[in-house]
Amino acid sequence: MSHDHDHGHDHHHDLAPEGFWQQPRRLGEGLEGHGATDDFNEGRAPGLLFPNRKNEGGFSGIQTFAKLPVALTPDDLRAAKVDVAVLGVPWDSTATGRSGTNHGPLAIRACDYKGGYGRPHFSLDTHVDAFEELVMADYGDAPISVGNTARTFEQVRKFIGTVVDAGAIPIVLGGDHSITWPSATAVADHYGYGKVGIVHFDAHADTGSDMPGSLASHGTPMRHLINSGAVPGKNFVQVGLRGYWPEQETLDWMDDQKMRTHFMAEIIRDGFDKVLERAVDEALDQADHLYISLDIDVCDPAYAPGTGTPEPGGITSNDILRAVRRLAAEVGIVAMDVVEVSPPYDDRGEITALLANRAVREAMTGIAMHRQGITEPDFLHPYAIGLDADGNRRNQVFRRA
Ligand SMILES: [Mn+2]
Repeated sequence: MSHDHDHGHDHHHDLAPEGFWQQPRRLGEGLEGHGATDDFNEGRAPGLLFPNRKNEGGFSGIQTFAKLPVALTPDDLRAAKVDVAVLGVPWDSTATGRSGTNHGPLAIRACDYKGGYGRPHFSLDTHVDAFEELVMADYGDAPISVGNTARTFEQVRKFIGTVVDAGAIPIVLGGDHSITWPSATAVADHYGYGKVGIVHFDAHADTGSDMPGSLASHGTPMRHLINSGAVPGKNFVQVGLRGYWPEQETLDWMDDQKMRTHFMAEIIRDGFDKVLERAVDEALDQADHLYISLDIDVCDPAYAPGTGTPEPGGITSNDILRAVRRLAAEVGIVAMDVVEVSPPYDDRGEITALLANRAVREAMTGIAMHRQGITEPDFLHPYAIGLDADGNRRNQVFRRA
């Protein structure tokens, strides 16, 4: 570890690798290993591990996401040809408001009640079963070095990089929103800087320059991604911004970067579906590969109270679930994160964790639809909207003669 007092750096910078605190920088420099190891089962053949019995309910047994089998190493992902890998980043040390998002990944897994792996899981909206269509696994959680942001972010970047490199779509459970910096950087490492676009659902822009006194915070990841070149500003579509932050100077910077931003005011004026159409068009128009970054606080605190910086006046559960599925189906995604779920602040019904869980399931459904070629705008199965196979209304009133 080196630090140079001649440059007058504050002593709290000493733990960072050299250059970490200078912008722009690239993550992923100087880290050995990626933390994706199977320490306890050395020598086993790579592939999926099934930690549950078939008849264990979703609410019981060993809690992987949706009772999915487990993969622990990149070799496991490759051997099983995994399409989608769910993984956690249990990190909350860069939150500015309420903390507790380090408990998010486990809560999002554990709140489920839906039945086990190998049972029908098809979506009533679309009649598509992601669990039938895709090979999916729970990849466990990224290595975290508590109190050491720089080291942790290097580890997260590397850990998620191994998933993308193994050909799987990572679905990342946060964690505070700062983890989108290393996560999206890992995806850009694979597909190329400038080749990845982000549709970013959030009450907040997360384009802060330095808060509070630290470059790495859950209010700054999008600026880091833009400054490093991993994800240029023109590749961003933001949806749901509201409240009292950021200030004009940052909004001007965002415009300079050509970010496409949809404030809550636009959603209220024109309706969510209209704005979603615009966002889908912009996502198709931007980069070659789409990453969804979902801050659960884009939803109103009535739907997502368990979060670090809640902002009243947001979108509904139904809005975000449809939006995620439509983007995954119509545009196609290479990665997604769901962040800012803070279980200590969630209500006793686990509203927020359950919403995050279902957002992941909608992403899975959308990914499966995309694979099947179901990419038409706002596809719904006829049965789901009350029609029979011939397009006639299924339910009718039969009056007595
Ligand atoms: Mn937010």
